[in-house]
Amino acid sequence: MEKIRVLNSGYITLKKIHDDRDGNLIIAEGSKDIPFEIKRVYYINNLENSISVRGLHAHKNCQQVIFCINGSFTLGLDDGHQKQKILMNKDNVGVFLGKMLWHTMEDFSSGCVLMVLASDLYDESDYIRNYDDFLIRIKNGDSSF
Ligand code: T46
Repeated sequence: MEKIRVLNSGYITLKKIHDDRDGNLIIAEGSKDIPFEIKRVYYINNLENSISVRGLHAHKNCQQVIFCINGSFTLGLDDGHQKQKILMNKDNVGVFLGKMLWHTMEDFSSGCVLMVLASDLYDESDYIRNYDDFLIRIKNGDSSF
């Protein structure tokens, strides 16, 4: 696994139980494995267009952990100074998306399923969807780290 160099991010590895029965059981406990109380869970599936790009925003306050629970995709991270691309292909290894971290999801494999655990309820005013606006906020020290 490539070391995560961008600020306000990092891997989160969940316990995976594989016993003598079929399948894996993977556990995420809020405020324990996940560094916040989980207020929202959403998942993204039916990714049929491998050239589509999702994300393309940062959050002012909401913190999240993103998982690829089936298949693979590429996660792009940008803290306003450094950029990094991470291959997401392990069902029990997520990436912490801290505040003010521009992120993209692309190169979806067939059958790819993303799951995201979030610290806050959905609030469109928490999104920064304009990249120039994001860079200005970072320059002005609005990094919330
Ligand atoms: C993120 C990345 C990883 C809601 O109404 N409620 C929700 O909880 C969410 C997540 C989205 N929406 C609406 C807002 C938009 O009208 O669903 C539509 C698509 O959302 P968006 O374009 O932000 O989707 P993605 O895949 O680009 O980003 C999503 C999350 O929205 C975002 O917070 O960090 O996954």
